[in-house]
This record gives sequence, structure tokens and C-alpha cells, in this order.
Amino acid sequence: MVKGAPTFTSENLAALKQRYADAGQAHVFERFGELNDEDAAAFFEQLSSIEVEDCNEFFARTMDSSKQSQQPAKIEPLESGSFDTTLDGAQDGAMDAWRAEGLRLIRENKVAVILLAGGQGSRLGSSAPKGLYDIGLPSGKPLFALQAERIRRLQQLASDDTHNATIPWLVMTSGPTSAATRAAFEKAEYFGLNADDVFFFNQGVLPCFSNDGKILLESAGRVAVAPDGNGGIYQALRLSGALDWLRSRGIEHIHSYCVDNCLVRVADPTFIGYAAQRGAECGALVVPKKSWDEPVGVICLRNRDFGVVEYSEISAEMAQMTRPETSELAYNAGNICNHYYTLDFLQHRVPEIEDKLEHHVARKKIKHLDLETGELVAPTKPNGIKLERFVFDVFPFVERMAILEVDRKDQFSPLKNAPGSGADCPETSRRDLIAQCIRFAEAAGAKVQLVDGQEPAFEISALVSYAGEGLESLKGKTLAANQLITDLDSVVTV
Ligand code: UD2
Repeated sequence: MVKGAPTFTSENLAALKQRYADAGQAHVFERFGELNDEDAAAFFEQLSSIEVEDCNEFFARTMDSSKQSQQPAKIEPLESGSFDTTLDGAQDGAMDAWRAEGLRLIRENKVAVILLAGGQGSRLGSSAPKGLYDIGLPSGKPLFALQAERIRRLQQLASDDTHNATIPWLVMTSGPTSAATRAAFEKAEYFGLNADDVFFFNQGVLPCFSNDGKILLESAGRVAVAPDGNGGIYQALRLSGALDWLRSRGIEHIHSYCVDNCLVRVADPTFIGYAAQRGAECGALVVPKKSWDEPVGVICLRNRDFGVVEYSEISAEMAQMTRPETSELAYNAGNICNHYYTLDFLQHRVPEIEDKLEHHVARKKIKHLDLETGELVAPTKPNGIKLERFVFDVFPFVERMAILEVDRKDQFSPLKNAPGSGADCPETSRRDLIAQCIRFAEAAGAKVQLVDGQEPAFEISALVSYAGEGLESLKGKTLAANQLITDLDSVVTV
């Protein structure tokens, strides 16, 4: 039973039917009579849990604004100087201070991490949660394990003889990813973390719509629903009790990140220290786009506030615009789904904002019941609409925003596409993480002996080094290119 759901009585059913009829969605009951008692009760519960009036409003408002009948937002490139960059050593001294501040906050148990793991990863072609994907590293570790090891190493780096630093890990899942993700964490014994420090919560769902706004059924007794987008995080944090849980643990700073980025610096002390020192309530990392059509959002000005135009919504003309003085892309600040919040912002400012967050249209192939024929239709081309919220749509409402440009090769290599795609795929993830480990070793004064014509398979466990620190003992050594370093006392030299 859904908490607070009305009991399944004939009068409540009549009231529900009237409610859906008033909302122009009476058709969902068309085959209700075919259902046995159990299915009828389940369908009653699902229909009762859907705010059908809100869904109509979301659909109407989204479809209307997508026709640009309202005054579209004024989009402008970020003004140079409106964000800090760490490229070309611009902030080396300051970065050490940011990192120290971030480590201090972690040491004082004021930092938590939110993993966005509700996406269905359809482009990757795997039905398992993306965090379980093995990108082919020497360790064979899936993305979840790499992320957990970074948390464990950071807890160690931040701890001292009077502080036992703990970084709570909140994992947002959705209907399609929830069970498999939780099962994987349990099977892996939380990847070496304490289960009490891992908090799972589910994002919400929204009904799928036909192009004319009718709620689609996936069967006679089930509405077709889909996750409400990674912007569903805000409602999900509140409804799941996650915000109260964070408050009870004394958390003040939160890092949230995209599951599929094998280079992600989970709970990155440098980013957190940077944002905290600026007194920001929200922050975002950006990387220079590698091409005008790279599938990342761009951080820009929307009606003079910070905002993001998603890659699926930016025009080719705007994406290709260049700055006259440098011929660099005007919209060059690539959003990498790597964000910072204060808990105060999430708990006290977001509720004022949430209802203003727009939805975005995703035109999809949606399996549904043809009410006339009673047949289940599996369309071969998009036939309906999913509405989703985007996590970055809070940015225009943020009063103090911190945007930090970082080096792509050290912080961003997303896994989006199936093997062999050539970009943002398992091969590029593996290549980029191995290349980073080689850079860590060489920055410590070692040489990695590459073999002509051979792809190096060189990996340094994050339990040994989070971001290249602590590798002094490698200085002067020539290391075999094919090895997994899990213990600095047993490296393979040549
Ligand atoms: C996301 C960003 C895009 C860029 C890119 C970088 C958004 C809306 N877009 O695009 O600007 O930063 O990543 O790789 O953030 N997720 C959920 N629930 C959902 C949908 C997605 O948790 O309902 C998670 C998903 O598991 C992943 C993250 O959000 O961790 C991004 O989702 P995606 O990979 O589908 O987003 P993408 O690549 O379209």
C-alpha cells in the first residue's frame, strides 16, 4: 500500500473515475472491467498516486513553451571572467588552498556525495545499471567500485588521529535501476564502505503521454510511466527523508555527480573547498567543449542568470557561434553533470524554486496498449512524450553560483555509447583512466615503460592514490606498462 493511498472502495473508485474524467483522462478506465480484483486494486493505487491535474499542467506548459509561444529566455554566452579556470596552472597556488579547505570540511564530517544513478543508459546497450559496467581495466572494477574506492581513500586522507572522516554516499535510483543497484551494493558488501553510510533513494516517475496529451497505458491495469529526469532529485531528496538524514549527520556541503564518468573525483575536496570559500550555495564544474556538437549542456546566461542549454535543445547555429576576438566557441563551457550544493540551499531554497522548474520534452518510442484493439503496440519510431526535469534547471534561481573550469583529461570521460562507438564509450573510458594513471606515476618521477604497438594496461588503485598524491616512492623507477598497482611495495619495474 502506498502511504496515504485511499482505500479501494466503490465510492473512492467512483471519485477517482470522476477526477480522471474531469482531467480529460477518463480513457485510462476503459478496460478496467477486465481486471481481476488484485489487478484492479493495484491499478486503483497507481492511479491514486498520480497527480493527474499536475501532469496535465506539466504537459500543457511544456508543450506550449516548446512552441516558444512564451517569450523565450534570452540566451547569452558566459562573460569571460565570470568563472574561474584551473587550466594552464592558472590557480595552482589557490588550488592547494581549496583542496586543504575541502579536506578540512571532510575531516569535520560536513561533506556528503550524491550519485545520480537513475538513468537507464539506453545508448550504452546494457540493461544493467551503468555503475556496474566494466570498462575493461586491469582491475576489472565496475564504475561503482572505482567511485567507492575514491571515497575510501579520501576518508583516509582527511582523517587524523582525532578525526575519523566519513563521507556519506547517497545513491539516487529509479524504477528501472533500483533493485539491481541495491542488490549489487549488497553483493559487493558496499564496495568496502559501511552500509550505514550509504543511503538509497528513488526518484519519482511521470506518466508517458501520447502526442496529444493522453496518458498511455502499458496494459489494461497499468499506466506507462518513466523516471522524471535527474531533476527529480530535488523532490526525491525531500520525500525520501534524505535531507533530514543529511541534517542529522551534520552535513553542510554536497557533491553530486554523474554515474558514468570514470574520472569523476568523488567528493572532490578542491571543488568543494573552492565553492565553500566563495560562500556559494551551488556550483558546477565545466570543461571546454571538444566540438560544437559535443553532447553536453553549455553553461550560459539565461535572462542574465546562470543557466544551462542542453545539447538536445541548443540550435546548431548557437552551438557553432564563436567569439570574434578568439574564434573560440562562444558557448564553450561544457556542463559535465558535476555539481555542488549547500544543504541549506537544498533544504530551504529549493522548495521555493521547485514548482518553477520546467519540464523537458523527450520524444520516445513508448510501448503502450491500443485501447481499441486491446493489442500492446511496440512502436518503431517515437510515438509519445516523456517529460523530465533536468538537474541544472535550478541554476537560474541560485543567488551565489560557483563555476570552475577544469581539465577534461583529469576530470571527464563519460560512458554513453556502446563498445566500438569511437567516442564516450568503454574504450575511451579505459584509455582515459589508464592515461591518467600513467600521468600520476610520471608526475611522481617514475617512467612507465610503454611497449611499441601495445595499448598500456596500467592502473593505480584509488586506494593507493586519489588524484596522484602519495606516489613519492615511485620516483626514479621504470615501471612495467601492464600492471595494476594496489600496493606501492609491490610494483613491477623493468
Ligand atoms: C548529462 C547532462 C549533460 C552533460 C552530460 C555529461 C543533464 C540533464 N544533462 O547528459 O548536460 O553534463 O550528462 O555526460 O544532466 N539520471 C538520473 N535519472 C534520470 C535521468 C538521468 O538519475 O531520470 C542520471 C544518470 O544516471 C546520469 C546523469 O543523470 O548519472 C546524466 O544522465 P544521462 O547520462 O542520461 O545524461 P546525458 O548524457 O543526456
